Amino acid sequence: MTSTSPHPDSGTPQRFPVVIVGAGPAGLTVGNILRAASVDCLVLETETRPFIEQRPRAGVIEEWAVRGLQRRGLADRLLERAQRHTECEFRFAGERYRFEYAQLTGVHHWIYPQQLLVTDLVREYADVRGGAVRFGVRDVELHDVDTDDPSVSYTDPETGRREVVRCEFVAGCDGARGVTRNAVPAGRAHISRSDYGIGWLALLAQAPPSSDCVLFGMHPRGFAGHMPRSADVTRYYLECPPGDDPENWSHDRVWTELQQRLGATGALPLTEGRLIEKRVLDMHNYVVEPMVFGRLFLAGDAAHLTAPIAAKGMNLALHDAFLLADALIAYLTKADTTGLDGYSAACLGRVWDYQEFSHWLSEVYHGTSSGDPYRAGTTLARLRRIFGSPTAALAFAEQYLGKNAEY
Ligand code: RFL
Repeated sequence: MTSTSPHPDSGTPQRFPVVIVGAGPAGLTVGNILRAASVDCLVLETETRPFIEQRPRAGVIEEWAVRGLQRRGLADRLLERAQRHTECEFRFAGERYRFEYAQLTGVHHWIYPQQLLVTDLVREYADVRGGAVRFGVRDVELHDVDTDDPSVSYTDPETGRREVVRCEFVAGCDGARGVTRNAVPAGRAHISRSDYGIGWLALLAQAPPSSDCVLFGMHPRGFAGHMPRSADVTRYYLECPPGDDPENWSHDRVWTELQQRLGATGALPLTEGRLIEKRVLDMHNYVVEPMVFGRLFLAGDAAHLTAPIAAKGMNLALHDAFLLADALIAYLTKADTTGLDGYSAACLGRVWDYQEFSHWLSEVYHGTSSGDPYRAGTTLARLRRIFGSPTAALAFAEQYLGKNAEY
């Protein structure tokens, strides 16, 4: 929400050059890079620190993104603990097809649960680089972001008082359900949306991975995915109707469907375990263009959502964060406006490329179960092309890894 004339209950407003709304991968990365350049900033987060340090979501991080974190001193623990993945496996028509993407491209994926990355980034920001952060804030509002004197107000969870922070810039990093996107008036940005019309039951199982790599099962009963997360936790996905109730999915039903949809000649049965997370995600995307309104710069899921079909959302959040932090530093320390002027266009190149890939891959995952024999036929053709043509395989691998250097 945006409005003018905030009234602090606590007297003098606070002042920071940059206010970052949201302590997810995007916001914390921006904060860390700013602090390393001695630019002061304040992170505002609605949840508590223990909550964000335990919230499981992503796991697949692209190699360029890890290199970007590493260059900024933010990947030490990740590089100690993350798993390196070089292959994935497609299972369809009862057979297994290994896809050795690192051998084709020299590039690999890292597997590192998002909550561990967030834990590392909070620790570095707040405990090492001395960054300011307020957890548990309520009713965040942006004011005057289309002027040179923007501010952000919020309710302090301990005192219940309304606080105001004056700033030069607001980084809107508050994810898909945040408030900063709504501060852009209709007519000042265009929001493109696309809805796949399908749901995924996203599961976390207290069970070791059943393969050394990611598995994609294309089955007439629906898509199924297997994503190793750690030695004893595995993420699984099951295609389901959008809006389905997770309670419709008992332990037995989940494992029966997973065993069926991921079953293939020569494959061992999956190792079953207790389901520790079970939620239905409706698969949809949006993109806000431009990602800027006045002094408000959107980053990550606040600016664009990619359904987790191609495991791209956190990678895009990190890409935005690198560009935004560098641009803010250039402006605040050298009055160089180039980065800020080009920020939205520089982010959107990668965003649209990943959106397109996500659409393409969605058809591969869901065509077989669509009930439409035409779509099932073209899905199979796409899969056979990847495994029959080295050129098609390389093109697929590059998109899967986000390897295009020209974004
Ligand atoms: P986040 O992580 O949602 O962080 C936003 C933060 O803002 C807070 N917040 C507010 N703070 C202040 N004021 C407000 N009004 C606020 N409203 C919200 C929130 O509490 C939160 O702490 O956004 P960010 O930083 O843009 O990061 C985006 C990623 O989290 C997201 O794209 C990924 O999780 C997507 N995703 C994946 N991405 C990948 O790159 N690789 C993957 O393997 C992958 N797997 C996934 C995923 C997302 C999933 N779900 C749950 C949608 C798997 C799943 C199941």
